[in-house]
Formats: sequence, structure tokens, C-alpha cells
Amino acid sequence: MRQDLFVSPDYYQLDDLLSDEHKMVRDATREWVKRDVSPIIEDYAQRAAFPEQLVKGLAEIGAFGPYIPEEYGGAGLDQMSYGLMMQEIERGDSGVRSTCSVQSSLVMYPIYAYGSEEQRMRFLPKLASGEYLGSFGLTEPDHGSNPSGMTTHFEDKGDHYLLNGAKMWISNSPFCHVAVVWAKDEKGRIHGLIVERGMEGFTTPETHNKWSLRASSTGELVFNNVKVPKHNLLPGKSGLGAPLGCLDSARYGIAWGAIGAAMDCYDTALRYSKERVQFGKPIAGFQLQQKKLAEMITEITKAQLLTYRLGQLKNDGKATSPQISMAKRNNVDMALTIARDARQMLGGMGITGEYPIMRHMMNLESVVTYEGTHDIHLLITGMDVTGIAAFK
Ligand code: TGC
Ligand code: FAD
Repeated sequence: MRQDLFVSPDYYQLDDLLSDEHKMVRDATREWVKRDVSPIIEDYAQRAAFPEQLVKGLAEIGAFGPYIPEEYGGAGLDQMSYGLMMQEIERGDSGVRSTCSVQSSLVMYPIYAYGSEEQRMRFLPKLASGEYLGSFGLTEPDHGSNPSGMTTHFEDKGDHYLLNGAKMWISNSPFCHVAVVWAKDEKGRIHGLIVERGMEGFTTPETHNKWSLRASSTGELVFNNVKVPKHNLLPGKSGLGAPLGCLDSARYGIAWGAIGAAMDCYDTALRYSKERVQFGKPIAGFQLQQKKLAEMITEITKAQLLTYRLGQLKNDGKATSPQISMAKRNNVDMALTIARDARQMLGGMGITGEYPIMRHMMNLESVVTYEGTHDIHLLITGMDVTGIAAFK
């Protein structure tokens, strides 16, 4: 891996809008990524291995539960800081950001927002410190975009619930200590259950041969007559809105994260194009390459502005789910387009692990699919503006 020379683009002087705390959080995360992620990530992605040693550092910089109150071990930061952290971490790698999204928004958030006080105290400090890693089980082999059709279910057996079913495509499943699992009760109502490693009948086989998010571990959650203690059911909210509420928080983080991946691709292509000489001059001097760079910085700037405003709305408790969908969809698509253009600008070098672009590009193929696909988010916007759902 080459030295990380990243210089963050800020074409519209957005730094002027950030508070000192935001800049401090952002800069500390950026430094940590440069020091601990950039030097090792390509090797881990090439070997399809999860860089376990990053867990401690992620916990130390507050990336596990940035907006969870400090009394539960979280960092007690605002939504803008959370977003900036995700941007910087995904600048390093989408897979590392995935680990944070799952831990913070899909595991800690539901326990914080829907859990009992006893559950919060039992799990949140351990998740914040990285002693526990969590996973989130919503998707099933036959129910991806339409989680309401899930078949994973539990029965009330008096002193416990009996859980059966299977979840697929679950980030961090192979080594998670706890999983927040969404399952139907006997009446077909969806609830969240905290399933713990070691419970009999609970297994987590790994999914191999991914071309994308190779530094993130993905697998299944399989429940074969798992006895889940009654005190592990999240009492605060049920129905599909409960898992979708967690997704709002994770999708918000991804909207920021994708900007990080895009910035890294742009910055790499800009530097390379100024150094690479063909036909007697740097390729940055050719109009076709300038068009790509000019469009990249334009799209990054638009995404930054979109996300900054969304952060303000989120801080004020006013961000709607469709607003979050719009930002997730726009920014991931923007990052994917930039990654593809940037890769072309590096010619043959663009396909090697010498540069981060191909890894970002492949990662983003997952990011554009998970947490609601590109098409599903378009339909959410369509539904919001017309009042008519076109999913079914
Ligand atoms: P629908 O009838 O529209 O809604 C059912 C209930 O949910 C409420 N609701 C929401 N609540 C909170 N936040 C949201 N974003 C919400 N969207 C809807 C809604 O008001 C309703 O409540 P109620 O009280 O009336 O019952 O549901 P639907 O079945 O028609 O589906 C709607 C649709 C398609 C938008 C939804 O199913 C969807 O978003 N599908 C995409 C699935 C998805 O995103 N899966 C992600 C899995 S997790 C993941 O990918 C993690 S990757 C992690 C990583 O590694 O980073
Ligand atoms: P499908 O739902 O089968 O969709 C296939 C195609 O059909 C898509 O293009 C989709 O847009 C389109 N489509 C579907 N419905 C419609 C419609 N109504 N109208 C038009 N087009 C439609 N899930 C979790 O629960 N937890 C995790 O931690 C997690 N991590 C993941 C990690 C990775 C690396 C990946 C790849 C996925 C992960 N997922 C996770 C699952 C992810 O959320 C799903 O893959 C995603 O929601 C799409 O579901 P699907 O793959 O079953 O595709």
C-alpha cells in the first residue's frame, strides 16, 4: 500500500459551517484512519479477512455508538459528528464503516431506543467498548427488499421464547457476540430479540467468495429451536417500523460514508492525473480528464451540501425517512460513478491494489444494495411525493 496522501476536498468551504467539536471529531477520525486503516486495509481486503485489530481503535475513537449517551458507554455526540465519523471511516474502507454502522445503528440503537433499562445496562457498555460485537438480522433468503414477509418466528413457551428460522447476508455474523434478530410472534407481529452466542441451536455460518466488502465478514444467522429468555425481547417497539427505524439511522450514516469513498477516489485520481504524463503532458491537462474531475468535485460538493442539511434536520429531530432515503441513494450512486470514472483515469494502474479505487468501487456495489437497494429508495421517494406506494 502506498503512503496515504489524502487531502480532503472542501470546494464550498463547508468547514466554516462546522463547530470546533465537529472538526475535532472529524480530524481525529481522519488521523486514525490514516494511521491504522490505510496501511493494512488493502492486504485484508485482498485476503478477505476482517481486520479484528481495528475494533479496539474504533471503540477508542467513539465510533461504536457515537450518538448514544455517555451513561451507556456511547460518545454522546450529535448527528453531524456521527456523520463526519462515518465519512472518514468509509474514506478508509466501506467494510470498516459497515462494522460501525451495524454496531452503532443496528445493534446499539435498537437496544437503546426499544430496550429495557436492564438491557441497556447489560449490553450497551460492552458494545461501546468493543468487548462485544453485534449483528442485525432482518434479511432472509426469500425476503430481502420485502422484510415484512419474513418467516423467522418465535413461540411463547411460558418461561422462554422458542425461535426458528434463518437470516442471510448478515454483516459481522460469523463472530458476533449478540444479534438483534427480527422475528414474528404467533400473531405475525414483528419483534426484536437479542440472541446471544452460545445459545443452543444458534449458528452463524460465514458467506464466502464475495467480490465486495472483502474486509467485512458476512454470514447467516440460523435458529434451530433456540430458547431465548423472555428478558431478551425488546419491549419498547414492535412492528416493521421498529427495524426500519434502525435503518433510518444506518442509512443516514451511509449517506455520509459514501462521500468519504468518493473523496478518496477523486483525490487519488486528481493526484495521479497531475503526475502521469502521456503525449508529453500530464493527463490532467486533457479536456476529457478534466471533465471527469470537474464532474466529480461538483457531485461531491452537492452530496456534501445535501448531507450537511440532513445532519441539521437529524439534529433537530426533523429528518424524515424519505429524506434519508434520498441522501443514501444519491450519495452512494454518486460515489459509485466517481469510483468507476476515477478507476479509468488511472488506466491499468486503476485495477491494482496499489491504489484504493478498485476496492472502493467493489465495496460500493454492496453499499448500493444493502440498507435498501437503489431502486427501493427511488420508490420511497416516489411514494413520498405521490402518496402512492409502488412496491407491490
Ligand atoms: P410499509 O407498509 O411501508 O411500512 C410498515 C410500517 O413501517 C413504517 N415505516 C417506517 N418506520 C420507521 N422508519 C422507516 N424508514 C419506515 N418506513 C416505513 C410504516 O409507517 C409502517 O408503520 P405502521 O405503524 O403503519 O405499521 O412497509 P412495506 O412492507 O410496504 O415496505 C416498505 C419498504 C419497501 C420501504 C421497506 O420494506 C424497506 O425499506 N425495504 C428495504 C429493506 C432493507 O432496507 N433492508 C435492509 C436490511 S439491513 C442491512 O442491509 C444492513 S447492511 C449493514 C452494513 O453492513 O452496513
Ligand atoms: P431482492 O430484494 O431480491 O432484490 C433484487 C432486485 O429486485 C434489486 O435490484 C431490487 O431493487 C429489485 N426489487 C425488489 N423489489 C422491487 C420492487 N418492489 N420494485 C422494483 N424493484 C424491486 N441484511 C441484514 O438484515 N443485515 C445485515 O447486516 C446485512 N448486511 C449485508 C451485507 C452485504 C455485503 C450485503 C450484500 C447485504 C447485506 N444485507 C444485510 C442484506 C441487504 O439488505 C439485502 O441484500 C437488500 O435489502 C436487498 O435484498 P436482496 O438481496 O434479497 O434483493
